[in-house]
Amino acid sequence: MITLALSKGRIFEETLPLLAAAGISVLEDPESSRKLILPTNQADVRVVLVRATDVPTYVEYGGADLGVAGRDVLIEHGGAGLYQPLDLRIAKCRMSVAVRDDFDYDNAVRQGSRLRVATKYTAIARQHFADKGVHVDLIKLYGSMELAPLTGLADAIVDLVSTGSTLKANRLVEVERIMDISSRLVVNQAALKLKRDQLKPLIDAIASAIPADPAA
Ligand code: PRT
Ligand code: MG
Repeated sequence: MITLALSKGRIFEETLPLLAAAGISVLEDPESSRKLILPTNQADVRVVLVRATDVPTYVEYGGADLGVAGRDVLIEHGGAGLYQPLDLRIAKCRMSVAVRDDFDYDNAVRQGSRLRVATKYTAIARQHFADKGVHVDLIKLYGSMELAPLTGLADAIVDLVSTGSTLKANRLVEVERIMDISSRLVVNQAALKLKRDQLKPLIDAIASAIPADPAA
């Protein structure tokens, strides 16, 4: 049996066409089913639905043989014990710094002010500001980062931006792009050895279906 860990929503939706290229179709819709283990048209392949941030943990400990996770999630997890053979180029966005539209970020940085930064992505934020030599107090949040600068909880946030409409709706502006984000295939290293005959063709078929890089 091969177990693939996916999160509901954009990652599930955007992974389906890649699975189709490998001849795999998921037999139930996670939005209407309450099941957490979904069968596929192949008796020896199943999908488990987990929180996006739990995908690397499932794969690391062998609860799943492979999974799909955002680069953001993988950096925050640390990636230990995970083989990352493919950038799937799906669920694309960017990690950015944003502030209230009336906050002079460049000036605050120039003056060496200590910034209060709210984020769910503390590893990425810590590294980014250390690289810039900017002193920050990081405030860990688990959701609705956009609210932090509006309530005075923080001067800035580090969050994912896709269309930019969430920032705009909350009168925030993107002042720095930290990195481009997309989702990757992650594979349990022991499973790759023990189930190589099943996993290798699956990984190759997925690789052949990755959308073309528009920049290339
Ligand atoms: O939602 P839940 O708390 O269960 O978990 P999650 O938010 O980690 O999962 P999910 O499914 O929302 O995101 C899974 C992965 O999709 C992330 O780890 C990213 O790699 C990727 N991804 C791509 C995004 C976005 N685009 C995105 N726009 N993840 C989140 N967003 C959010 C962002 O945090 C912000 O709140 O959408 C909002 C901004 O969107 P725009 O279009 O208004 O800019
Ligand atoms: Mg979400």
